[in-house]
Amino acid sequence: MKPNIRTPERPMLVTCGLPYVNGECHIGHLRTYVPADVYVRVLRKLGHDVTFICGSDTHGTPIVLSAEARGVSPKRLVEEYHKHFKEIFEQLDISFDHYGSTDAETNHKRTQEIVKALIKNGYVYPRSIKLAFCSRCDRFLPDRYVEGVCPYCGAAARGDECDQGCGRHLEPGEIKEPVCKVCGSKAEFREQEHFFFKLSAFKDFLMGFLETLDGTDNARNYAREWVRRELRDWCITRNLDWGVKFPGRDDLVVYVWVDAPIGYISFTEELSAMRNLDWRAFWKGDGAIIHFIGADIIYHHCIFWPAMLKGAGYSTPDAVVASGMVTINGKPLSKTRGNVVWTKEFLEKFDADTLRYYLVAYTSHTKELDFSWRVFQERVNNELAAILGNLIHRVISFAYRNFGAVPDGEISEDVFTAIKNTKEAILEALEEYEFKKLVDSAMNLAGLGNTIFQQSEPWHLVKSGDEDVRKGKSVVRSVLQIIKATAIFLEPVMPSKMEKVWEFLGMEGDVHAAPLDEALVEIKIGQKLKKPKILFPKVGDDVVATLESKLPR
Ligand code: B3M
Ligand code: ZN
Repeated sequence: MKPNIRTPERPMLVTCGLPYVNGECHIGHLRTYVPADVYVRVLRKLGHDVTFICGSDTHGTPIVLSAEARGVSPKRLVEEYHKHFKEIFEQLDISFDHYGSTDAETNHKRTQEIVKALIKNGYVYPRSIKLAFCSRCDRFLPDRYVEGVCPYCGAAARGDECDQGCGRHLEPGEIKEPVCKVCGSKAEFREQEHFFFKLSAFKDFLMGFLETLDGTDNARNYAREWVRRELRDWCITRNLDWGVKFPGRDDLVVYVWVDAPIGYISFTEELSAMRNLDWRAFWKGDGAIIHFIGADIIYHHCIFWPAMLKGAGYSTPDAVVASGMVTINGKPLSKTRGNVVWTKEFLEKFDADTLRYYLVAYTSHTKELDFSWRVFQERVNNELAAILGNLIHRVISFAYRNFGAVPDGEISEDVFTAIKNTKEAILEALEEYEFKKLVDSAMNLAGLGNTIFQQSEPWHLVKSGDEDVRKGKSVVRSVLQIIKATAIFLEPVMPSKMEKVWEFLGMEGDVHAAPLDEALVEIKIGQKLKKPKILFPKVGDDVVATLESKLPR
């Protein structure tokens, strides 16, 4: 059901897709976390009771294969990268209330509880299937251990997903011409008993669920199409040691896509234990659940997950917000080809807020986002420095030099109207999950501040007769009001830069806690200003050329 963002009613739980912790964070990851954080920060400014959670996805073949390749245990690997992701998210000011791990005890327990509930409710059954087996390695080849050909579109695929072609989820045993990923030999098929989730029983439920599911259109539309076509039962066990044991079977673990989303529940539980919050308010009650994910995992979140929740007697999500993918210089992000920008390296050179801005302002949330150093330079120099930075620096410096404090002028009605309109645009942006609209409207307000200042020429006014001085003060105070509003409106996008603006303005309290409506509260006459510093240094051509040369042509 669509969450009512205008009036706080239900508590809200916002989650982000869990990163596999098998490698470092790159900027492709961030398309989920940054917009979700913007969303959460605005909700908090509107007075909502919001809980924001995420955590590391630690199981499945992506982890086991990376650990094998690095010659470390899966446990070591996930501990190392869990720490890495947690640190990166802190550096990026992603304001999670809790960042957990799917390998935590709570998640093992909750997963087993849910699987047992599904068994009890008759939604899980055993069946013998033919699975890819490598006789050379003497093992079954689950998911990414096997590569071959997609049975639907003929493209090269891996065991659990047609990642190069039609994008379909592949069930164990479906892949054609299987080859062992470890040793490269041709695999054979061998029979073994596994456990299945009766997804086919949820067709009517899912059709109804998708009718009222809020979020982005891409999520709903893809999911409806899949449900309409066909729902096949889903094999939920794997031959692996690493993972959550299938109840009563020590030789099998559950498929990673079972215990990963259950992380959303177990992380809420963990947070419940730490503070005054009841996880049941969401997962057994009617608190709003909003999932932010990448478009490549719509199937899992709009089909598997709600069916699993329904079957085990839990509440289902209210919204699924799916972002478009990220490309680098117009080409797919690829670690093996080196077409990647690592978040850590970015943060060594530039401020987190400039990246947050780029990711939100570049395009509509569901469209593909391209990153290039040239465009990054353009955006920083022509927008952040030339519009926003210029407004803040020029106007506060002028006011500081001439008055030292907010002068006793009158704020024009037009300015309040513009601020009200911006606030309305921000609310609409939130309802539409269009974060670009939010940032664009706040930047337009900053642009208006520049125009008013430039056209009114207060530097002449303050040097003339009394009447003109009065006018000059009003212009300055009006534009300071715009800066104050802009700081509040852009705090969700650039929290640390806006904290500085708040300081320059001499505002009391904390810009992070300032409610959205504070933008309309008159900036106090006589409030002491600080001498501003440059917030957005320009990005030079030489820096860009160097960074650009590191990427493949
Ligand atoms: N770990 C990452 C992905 O496939 C995967 C997400 C889990 S969300 C519950 O994008
Ligand atoms: Zn092999």
